[in-house]
Amino acid sequence: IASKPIVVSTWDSGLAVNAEAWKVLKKNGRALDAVEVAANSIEDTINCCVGLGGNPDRDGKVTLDACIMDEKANCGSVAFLQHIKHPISVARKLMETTPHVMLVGDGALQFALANGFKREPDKLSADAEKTYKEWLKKSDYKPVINIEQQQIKAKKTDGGPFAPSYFDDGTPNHDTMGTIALDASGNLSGACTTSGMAFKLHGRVGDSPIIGAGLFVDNEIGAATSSGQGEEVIRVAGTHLVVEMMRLGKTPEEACKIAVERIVKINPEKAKGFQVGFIAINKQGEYGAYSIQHGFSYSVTLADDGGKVFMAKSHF
Ligand code: SD4
Repeated sequence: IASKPIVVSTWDSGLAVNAEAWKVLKKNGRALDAVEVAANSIEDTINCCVGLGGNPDRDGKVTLDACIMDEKANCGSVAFLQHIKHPISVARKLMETTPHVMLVGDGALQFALANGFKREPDKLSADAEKTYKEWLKKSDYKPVINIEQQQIKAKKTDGGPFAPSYFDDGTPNHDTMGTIALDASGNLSGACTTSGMAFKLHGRVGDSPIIGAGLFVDNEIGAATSSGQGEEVIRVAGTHLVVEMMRLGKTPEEACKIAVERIVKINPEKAKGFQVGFIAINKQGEYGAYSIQHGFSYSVTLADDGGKVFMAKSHF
């Protein structure tokens, strides 16, 4: 189905995020504004994987990665940023007010503070604290394939819509938040925001703030974003690959599948042990997704009906 405007986000939690974007899109607002408010809305909530309430690195510090890209190939990115609630808005500020694309660590923090962002206290959310203490008992680093697979038992049909799934405490299934949108004027933008892999090495940066890996937008062709094991996405410049495949005429789902297969081909045995999922939209407003493992859900909103959650088809 081709539709305009449209907003697509990773995971079940993308439904609530899309609803924020939709408020902008339905008033003929700009896709860039839509994806920023979408990202902000989840950065404001306490959850495992996005914003200051997310899981910390192995030293107990929450370090955030985010990037944003608009219809003119303007882009902004922050990585390894601490103490700031809305990394996506720092990324946008950087994009719109400086000649640079990417700031990291203390430099990104200084830039944020100089631009009126508030320094938040260095305190883990109650959920993150509990998870971290549990992790410290063994301190081994094993990527979790899908948070969903471990904690939610719901029946889903690959490729089809299903009811959103929820954790025991009622929060929707999710992980890194990637949001891509096509607005009523036909312009594309995207945003990606995360606290990264839980218990990563201090200073580790994933795919999410890297233009062409965690997010890519080409206003002539389409947009894509990813979630999962960031190192594997970086290795193939994942979202750039997805957009280039759409340029060659592939549908969004076919393009995501090709990127997934490219990753799997590098080491098919190893690929059984991690998850990567891509979502994409094209200039016509068609959407699609594909993942390595079963369990990658995504949310699509293209009308005033609250949107739908779909399960991506998967390689394994
Ligand atoms: C990262 N891609 O930091 C992010 C994490 C993620 O599902 O999406 N996990 O590598």
